Amino acid sequence: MALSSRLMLPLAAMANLAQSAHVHFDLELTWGLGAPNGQERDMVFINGQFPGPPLIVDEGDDVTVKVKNNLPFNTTVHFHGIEQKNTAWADGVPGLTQWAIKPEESFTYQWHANNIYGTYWYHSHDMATLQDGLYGAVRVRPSPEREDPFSMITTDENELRAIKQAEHDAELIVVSDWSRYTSVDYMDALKQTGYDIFCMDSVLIQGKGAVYCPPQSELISLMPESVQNVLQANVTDKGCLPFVTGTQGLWEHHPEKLPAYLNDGCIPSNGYKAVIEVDPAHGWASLNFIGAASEKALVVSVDEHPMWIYEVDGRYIEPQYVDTFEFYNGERYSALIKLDKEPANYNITITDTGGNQIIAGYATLQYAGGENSTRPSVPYLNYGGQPTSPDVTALNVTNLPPFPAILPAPQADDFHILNLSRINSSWEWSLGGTTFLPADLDSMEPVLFNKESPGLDNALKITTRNNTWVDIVYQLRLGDPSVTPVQPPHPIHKHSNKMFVMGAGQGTFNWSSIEQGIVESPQDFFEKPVYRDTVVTSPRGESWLAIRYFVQNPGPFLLHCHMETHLMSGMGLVLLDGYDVWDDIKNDSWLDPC
Ligand SMILES: *[C@@H]1O[C@H](CO)[C@@H](O)[C@H](O)[C@H]1NC(C)=O
Ligand SMILES: *[C@@H]1O[C@H](CO)[C@@H](O)[C@H](O)[C@H]1NC(C)=O
Ligand SMILES: *[C@@H]1O[C@H](CO)[C@@H](O)[C@H](O)[C@H]1NC(C)=O
Ligand SMILES: *[C@@H]1O[C@H](CO)[C@@H](O)[C@H](O)[C@H]1NC(C)=O
Ligand SMILES: *[C@@H]1O[C@H](CO)[C@@H](O)[C@H](O)[C@H]1NC(C)=O
Ligand SMILES: *[C@@H]1O[C@H](CO)[C@@H](O)[C@H](O)[C@H]1NC(C)=O
Ligand SMILES: *[C@@H]1O[C@H](CO)[C@@H](O)[C@H](O)[C@H]1NC(C)=O
Ligand SMILES: *[C@@H]1O[C@H](CO)[C@@H](O)[C@H](O)[C@H]1NC(C)=O
Ligand SMILES: *[C@@H]1O[C@H](CO)[C@@H](O)[C@H](O)[C@H]1NC(C)=O
Ligand SMILES: *[C@@H]1O[C@H](CO)[C@@H](O)[C@H](O)[C@H]1NC(C)=O
Ligand SMILES: [Cu+2]
Repeated sequence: MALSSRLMLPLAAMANLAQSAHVHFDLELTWGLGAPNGQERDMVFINGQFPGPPLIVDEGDDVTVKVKNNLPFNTTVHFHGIEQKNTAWADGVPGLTQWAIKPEESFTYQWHANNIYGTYWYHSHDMATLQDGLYGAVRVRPSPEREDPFSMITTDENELRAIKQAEHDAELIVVSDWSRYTSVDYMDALKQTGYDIFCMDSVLIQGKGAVYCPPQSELISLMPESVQNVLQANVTDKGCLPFVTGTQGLWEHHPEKLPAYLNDGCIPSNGYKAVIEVDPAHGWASLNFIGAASEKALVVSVDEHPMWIYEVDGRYIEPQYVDTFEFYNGERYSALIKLDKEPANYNITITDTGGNQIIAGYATLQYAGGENSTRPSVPYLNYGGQPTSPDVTALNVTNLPPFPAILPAPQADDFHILNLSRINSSWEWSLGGTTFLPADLDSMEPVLFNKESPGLDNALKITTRNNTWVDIVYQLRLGDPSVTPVQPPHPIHKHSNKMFVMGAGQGTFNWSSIEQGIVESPQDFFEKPVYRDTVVTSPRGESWLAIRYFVQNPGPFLLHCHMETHLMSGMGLVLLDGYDVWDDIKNDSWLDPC
């Protein structure tokens, strides 16, 4: 591996790196009993903690992370949203960029925090073990020179100073979901029953939650009407959707093999509740939410506190003033809240959207001096994720203009359409209609080591040339209702650099390029495309979503659904990015060779 030392850099580059530091973290992974929601099970701890410790660095830093695997199974760690420019080998995907880390072994990851800032996270990328708790926050604090969008919130100098301080001291809030079953047992339930299962026990905030078991009649009354129509107005006592014949296609099913307590059989627990302390003397707080859920589609709100959403997937946007936002697996949203309410305890209320389960989780936003208050806070969302009043405003995710403005190239060099669908069973999904990503990446020779890795032969893949723009359209078709009658929203994550969301519409994308689509149906395309690393397909029937990205970092990168069970079933694709220049890949490494 080529070694580049900072001493060998030209002077101009040295000046840019003047403030950069080499920051090192050690992460030790262990397996043991834990009870994040008050009910014990085996799970992953990182340095004895759950979630793992936050990795906080400054823009420009060079970061090394040594992972010691003391788990009883293989693992890898992926840094979600980190570009890995010139460090493709550290992207953490077995079969693509490394061999899995075997039990008792270690692996040291490295990446540059150059030209990136914002909120990210790290998580397991081996099998579905993210669901067992292998995740934690990553934050790259923006350099002081970075232009921020806060003057669009206020022009008051004191307020701006308070906002800047709040941003610097941001609270990193890891939001996830939790099941009593380990990922292996959970996946086994899908295989045994043939069902696409997505029922969980708890929504966790900072790794803490409880199991609520409201009466079934109350759960049913909380179902959104659209869901009631499809599912004959019923949910289990866990708020989960029953397996109504036809809703998952006419594949073979074995309901008798459903493990007890997975989809129904609610056992309540008091559990734990995270407390996030804020000081009203500071004026403002920044809550940076990290979407680490495996299965749940969530909605986030802070009771009585509207939010200025100012950063999405690690990039500033023109701030948007809202009460709630939908929150999918892998996404990050940073919210500024004004601390101008009476000192008290306020719920951070995070619920499922209601499309996938009736369930919620709560944390306490505690004002200094208000800890003894018993006044209940007024929620924006009920337990079923529906607004408590018509005045509640929700974030419009197609209107998140990047700040400062950036635009993709007006024309792309390549164009691909992907048919998203179930194949072979209710629980197996594909990004390409007919082919899976290999589920067992551990036994695959990493593609970065061998361009012709045999594992690639039957894998879904797209080959791109370096320094070109690539368009990808995700197409959901109604097609044969016995195959894919209803699709859940798929949060699709792209490894390495971010993508522009060019447009979205109902029906079929039947143009031969995005450029043609813009001419023929301009209303389906965005003037200020959102720039992010995770995008969500619409669950509303036949529809499409189009993205465009620049190939600038040669290497094998995954494009995949971030529902853990969907990824495990094969809903992914290998982007062989910049394949034409793979022989020239730079492998930056600044580990001391001695
Ligand atoms: C970069 O790393 C890959 C995988 O280890 C290796 O195949 C390739 O030869 C390396 N390239 C350079 C320039 O060191
Ligand atoms: C664990 O990873 C190694 C490669 O590092 C691979 O050879 C082995 O098959 C993997 N084990 C399992 C159970 O997947
Ligand atoms: C709803 O589900 C419960 C079991 O969870 C079942 O007992 C009940 O009959 C169902 N009701 C309807 C209307 O299907
Ligand atoms: C809250 O109650 C505790 C215990 O009674 C007391 O020590 C503390 O001073 C109270 N805090 C405030 C802000 O009143
Ligand atoms: C937060 O929500 C829970 C569940 O609805 C409720 O029991 C609790 O009283 C709320 N806390 C506050 C401070 O409103
Ligand atoms: C959301 O934003 C898009 C793009 O700016 C706009 O076309 C659309 O009308 C907005 N939707 C709502 C419900 O405001
Ligand atoms: C997508 O599905 C349509 C309709 O079944 C088919 O005509 C088309 O060839 C498929 N495209 C790809 C790339 O598989
Ligand atoms: C899907 O099922 C068919 C028929 O059982 C089988 O031939 C095919 O190999 C399966 N495809 C995959 C990708 O598993
Ligand atoms: C293309 O798709 C649109 C929207 O789904 C539809 O109205 C139109 O008829 C389609 N055109 C062709 C040629 O299939
Ligand atoms: C790939 O393209 C990017 C963007 O143009 C460029 O910075 C990079 O040096 C290229 N990489 C190689 C190995 O040619
Ligand atoms: Cu999916």
